[in-house]
Amino acid sequence: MIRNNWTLDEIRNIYHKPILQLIVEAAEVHKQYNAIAEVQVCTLLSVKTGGCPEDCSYCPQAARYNTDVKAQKLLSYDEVIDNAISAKNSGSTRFCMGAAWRNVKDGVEFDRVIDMVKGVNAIGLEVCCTLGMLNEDQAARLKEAGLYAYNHNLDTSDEHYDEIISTRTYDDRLKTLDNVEQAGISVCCGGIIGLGESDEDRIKLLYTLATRAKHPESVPVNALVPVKGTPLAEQSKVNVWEMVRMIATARILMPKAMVRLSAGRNDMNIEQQGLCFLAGANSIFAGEKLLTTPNPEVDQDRMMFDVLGLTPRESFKEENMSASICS
Ligand code: SAM
Ligand code: DTB
Ligand code: SF4
Repeated sequence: MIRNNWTLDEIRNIYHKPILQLIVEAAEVHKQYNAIAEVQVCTLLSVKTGGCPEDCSYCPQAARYNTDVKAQKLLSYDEVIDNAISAKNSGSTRFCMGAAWRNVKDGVEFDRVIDMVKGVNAIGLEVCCTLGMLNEDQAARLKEAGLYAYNHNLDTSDEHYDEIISTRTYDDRLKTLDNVEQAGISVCCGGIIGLGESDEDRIKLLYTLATRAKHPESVPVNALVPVKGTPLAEQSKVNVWEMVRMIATARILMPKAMVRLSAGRNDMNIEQQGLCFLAGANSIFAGEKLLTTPNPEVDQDRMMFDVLGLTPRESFKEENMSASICS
């Protein structure tokens, strides 16, 4: 049964279970709702890099921090399509375009993104964007162009948010999520662990996600990649059990969501990632770069799929399944 009425106490009890018990329970939920050997392979492309006016203290793309990221203006339509074709050829079924924008502004750049969405959709990939805040009209235009999903993370709890970002509010983020949902676009929303937050902050983030009227279809769980020059550069790396605990709790609360093992894989071996899949993660980002930081090589991931007996998930699986049930 899918529940949207979880209480904070229930979530606390799940989150704090002894880790092996938590993994077993999450694995049972995962097995009941999903094909446990299937992992979706997605590709990220930074279509506009750096120079962002926001002050997200984890982010190498914020203009105000002195990081090694070189700002790059919006890529051309052709560059993006070439990347999408390579992503498809290397086995990805979802292609996510990220822009270091605070929010989308109407004009020639957004028009170009709309064309990119159409082009990537035509290749047969699930097309996703993460472009910052959106208004209702912009969400409707993206939907019209064929956008499948929109990524917009809440990152942490409402209470901890001000410690991490001062240039926008939690409510701004929630408003964009509502605009995306209203437009009929699939919602991708998750967070980052390792920002100096408490267990209670992680529990509250999960509570916010799992008590939405409709769960996000996709929940990325990122481990902070500490980047030189950002305020969180010296933050200690999260330990794998924290990642497993977060993934397992997300899986139990939101049984059908795609739980994405996102940033942080570059520091994890196959055994550690295997634990994350056992605990309910069923997607990765592939390719040697996330947006600006390193990620495992495609060949390394192929080997991991072999060792763990995983198979890549087809694209548009939800739609294909409902279409075959209806026909
Ligand atoms: N500018 C848009 C926004 O903030 O929504 C889209 C791009 S932004 C880079 C996408 C997400 O990447 C952020 O919401 C954050 O969760 C994640 N992210 C950014 N830097 C990260 C880091 N150093 N480690 C882990 N995740 C990070
Ligand atoms: C998400 O939650 N993680 C991805 C994707 N959504 C856009 C981004 C991770 C970015 C990590 C830092 C970087 O590479 O710049
Ligand atoms: Fe800008 Fe997004 Fe980075 Fe924040 S996370 S600084 S909004 S690119």
